Amino acid sequence: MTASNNSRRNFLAGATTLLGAGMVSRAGAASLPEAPVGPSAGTAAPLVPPNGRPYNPVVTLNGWSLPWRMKDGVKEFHLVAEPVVREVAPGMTANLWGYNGQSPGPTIEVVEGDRVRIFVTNKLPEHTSVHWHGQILPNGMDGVSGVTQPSIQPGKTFVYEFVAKHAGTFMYHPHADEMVQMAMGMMGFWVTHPKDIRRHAVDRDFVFLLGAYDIEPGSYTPKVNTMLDFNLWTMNSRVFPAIDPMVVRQGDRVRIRAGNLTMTNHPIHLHGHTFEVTGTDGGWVKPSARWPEVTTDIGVGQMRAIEFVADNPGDWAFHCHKSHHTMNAMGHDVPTLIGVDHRGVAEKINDLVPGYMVMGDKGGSMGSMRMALPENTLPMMTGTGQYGEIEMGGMFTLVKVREGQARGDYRDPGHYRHPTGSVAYEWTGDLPPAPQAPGMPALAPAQGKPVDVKRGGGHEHH
Ligand SMILES: [Cu+2]
Repeated sequence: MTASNNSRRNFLAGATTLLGAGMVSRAGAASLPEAPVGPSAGTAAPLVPPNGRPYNPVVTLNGWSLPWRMKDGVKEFHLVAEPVVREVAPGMTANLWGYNGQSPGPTIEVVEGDRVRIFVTNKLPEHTSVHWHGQILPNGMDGVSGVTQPSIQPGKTFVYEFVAKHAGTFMYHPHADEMVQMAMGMMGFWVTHPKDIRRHAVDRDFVFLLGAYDIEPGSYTPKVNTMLDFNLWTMNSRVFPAIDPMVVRQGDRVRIRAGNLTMTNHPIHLHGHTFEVTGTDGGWVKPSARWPEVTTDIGVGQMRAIEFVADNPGDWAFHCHKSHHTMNAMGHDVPTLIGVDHRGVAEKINDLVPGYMVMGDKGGSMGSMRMALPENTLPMMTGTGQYGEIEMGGMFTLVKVREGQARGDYRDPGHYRHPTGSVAYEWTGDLPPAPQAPGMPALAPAQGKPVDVKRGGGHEHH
């Protein structure tokens, strides 16, 4: 871990000076478990448990799970709260706060009934605490600054210890200066696996946290007092097209667990399959209480685990259904110019406002807007698929279902190869006459004349 410790020191040049090195080196040597640093912004391989009771590990999308050490039957983890540099996507990094070199922090995986001891070292320039969202534990371990404990001052290490009583999916985050610390990316996932490895078993189990940041183009640090108008909507502090696809084998039973610690709800939508919500941060949903969905709303402070059988091969979109949440930074101030002939206008405005761009006057083509971007920001939408521009950003990725994928193989298989004749195609023959509702005068298209679907009316009705 020498290299990663070096990189932590680099991240931390400022904060370390502030704290002094005394505490860290004194504690690091003897009693504290190692505090590994997140490997990269990619998706790490599942952490196969080296000791303790067996479980089926999860895959943290663009993240990783935190190794532990066993000491006298207790699972010991070491979280270091600290400033980190997160690559949100190639071309943009953010100065965030997180844990162990990454934001979100690493996923913690334990088994139901495990006694868990978590050392939390504070390398932030201000006090913090860690709340174990959803866990049933003794009040004094709940991590609410001022209520259940004094806050952890810079340079100090606190210990939390409790039994992970219930199998389920939880989150962790500060309960100290929360508005700032959560806006800066301090959060992580916690999975307590069932002690019977066969219970709730699935073939692939993905986890991630939904996030939101307000980072002005050209800058690196989130504005922490933004309440709603964020410009980066993330899955594990990444935006599309830099969010890894969820790769599954056809026929796999798949679970996706997503937690929401942003300031608004996210209706998460999966294409090509129906799923059931099988778990919340309150526990597992009884089978008799489940119903089929293709979208589930994840409210603020909620986790939802969805499950489906991946029986439909293809590259299936998986995204937040709020369309503003599938856009990146550049584009939140673009005026609507649909129906406006702006030929020549953009050039004139450009003389006054360099870098100005206009949204297409035909309503679309947002993905093909091109402009010189300021330093350290991302185009509003991007990504190119096998058929062209994807026009997505933010909380969007793909679930790739493949017949040929091996068990446990998470490598990106590339674009889906559609069977011949199974892709929507351009019609070049004669069009049927425009249908009209009986007895109704023809309306101008702008007034929204309804299309008669029974007679097969399409877009070419005027
Ligand atoms: Cu959303």
